Amino acid sequence: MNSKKGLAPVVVVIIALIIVAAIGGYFIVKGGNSGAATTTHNAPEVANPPTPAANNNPNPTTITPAPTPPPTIPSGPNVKTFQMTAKQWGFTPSTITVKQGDLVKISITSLDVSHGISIPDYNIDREISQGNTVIFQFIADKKGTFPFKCSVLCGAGHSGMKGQLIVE
Ligand SMILES: [Cu+2]
Repeated sequence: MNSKKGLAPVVVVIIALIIVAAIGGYFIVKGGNSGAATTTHNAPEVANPPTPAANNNPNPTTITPAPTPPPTIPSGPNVKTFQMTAKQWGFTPSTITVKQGDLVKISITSLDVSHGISIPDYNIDREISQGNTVIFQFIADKKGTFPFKCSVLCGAGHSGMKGQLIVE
């Protein structure tokens, strides 16, 4: 008898605890899920490092155009070029006129037999073999009129095969 009277309130208390535990567990589980959901939503938003855009800027700015040097004007002597021919018995042209200090370039071609061109005052004596072309150059550093002549015996008119170099 004593045990039955004592059991009834204990059972009621146990049932009440179970109900409280069930309700409390429901709210604990619900609150736990909501709390976990908010933390997982916040975490990926924070972890966004937007750094790759910074690497694109230095590349275009580091391309520097190569400096173009200013054009240099050569300050050497003026060049005077002459195309001459030699044939029995004369030079064409037979008179060459330049300025003092000019660099004189002469290309002379023999149109028939072998000839020569000698300018003694400029220590020049070149042979032009038959049908060939000889190119030579010198600085006209002396003013005056300087005769030149054929220096290879080339026939009956050889002694009259002459010209002149005029340096003004
Ligand atoms: Cu000659």
